[in-house]
Amino acid sequence: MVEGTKSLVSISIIGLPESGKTTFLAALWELVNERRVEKALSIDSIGENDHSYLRKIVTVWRKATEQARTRLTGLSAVRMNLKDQHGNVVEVAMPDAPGEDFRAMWENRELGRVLGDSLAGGNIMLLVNGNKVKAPAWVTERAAQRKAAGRQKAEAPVKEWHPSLAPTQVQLVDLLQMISHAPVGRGDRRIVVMISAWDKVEGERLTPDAFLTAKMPLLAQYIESGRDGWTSRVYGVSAQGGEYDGNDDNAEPDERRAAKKAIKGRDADRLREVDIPADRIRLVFGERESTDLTEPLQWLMR
Ligand SMILES: Nc1nc2c(ncn2[C@@H]2O[C@H](COP(=O)(O)OP(=O)(O)OP(=O)(O)O)[C@@H](O)[C@H]2O)c(=O)[nH]1
Ligand SMILES: [Mg+2]
Repeated sequence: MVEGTKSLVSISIIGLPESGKTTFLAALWELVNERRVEKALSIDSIGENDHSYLRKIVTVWRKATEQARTRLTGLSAVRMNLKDQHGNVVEVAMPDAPGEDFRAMWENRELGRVLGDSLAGGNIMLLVNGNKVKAPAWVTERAAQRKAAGRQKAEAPVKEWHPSLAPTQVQLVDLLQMISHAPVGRGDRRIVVMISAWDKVEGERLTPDAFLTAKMPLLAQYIESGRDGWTSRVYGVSAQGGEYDGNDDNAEPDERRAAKKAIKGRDADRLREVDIPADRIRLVFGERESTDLTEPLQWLMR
């Protein structure tokens, strides 16, 4: 028997639709169960926890197939008993919520009780898909592009504003502000910003920190300003290591799917050939790179 303490920690994993939440959790489950790969935390025991959801998503992950969109069925249970090198055991609860629920918080000012409870107190892991950031458009840039292309300004009909048109960073800052104050939650928490699909953006040769500052300055400055008491770290994560094959559950127009399939297939084949599947995972922090997804988790447990 190892000597040590046992505690329960809740970490809220949040992010808009398709930000990489389910993929991250699947890769994490693969990693903590893989004895051949070094990491800060590993699985201690199954305990009373129901792992059926984790088993389902990890099977999809191993086949190098995309996860199906998480549906509007409340939170899927994710609980793991993890131990560190000193034998301390922590039960980590990180329920997987549909990104649609976070979108509804921004667009409709709606929040269900179950999700609300899970956001109230614990530390936060915010997933942002680096490949899908809807950046704000500068009027001056648009004008310069038109000039370069020799186009006239088109008289477009005025489009009515809708919350869904807001840039990604505006939506995320609002989400973080909501959970930092009553009645939803509280301030003074730790936050890890995980920029997912890092394999798609690393070509820009930025550190995750610099990427956040360059692509989402409002979000970076909001966290940095300390107004709501965030203590933060920024990581880049490639939880798949590259592009996985499409998932037939995710309805997409046929032509788009066919075009993407050709490129994706090659990447997915290469990933399936990696001997130890957990070695597909890549985590970047500053200039440092590893496969250890449990390191940010450990930081969030303090
Ligand atoms: N290239 C690449 N794509 C990734 C990676 N991780 C996730 N993705 C892609 O990002 C998309 C969204 O991933 P999910 O994990 O389903 O995202 P989610 O946040 O759970 O989405 P919802 O369930 O809709 O809230 C999928 O197309 C993934 O294949 C990665 O490491 N690399
Ligand atoms: Mg999901």
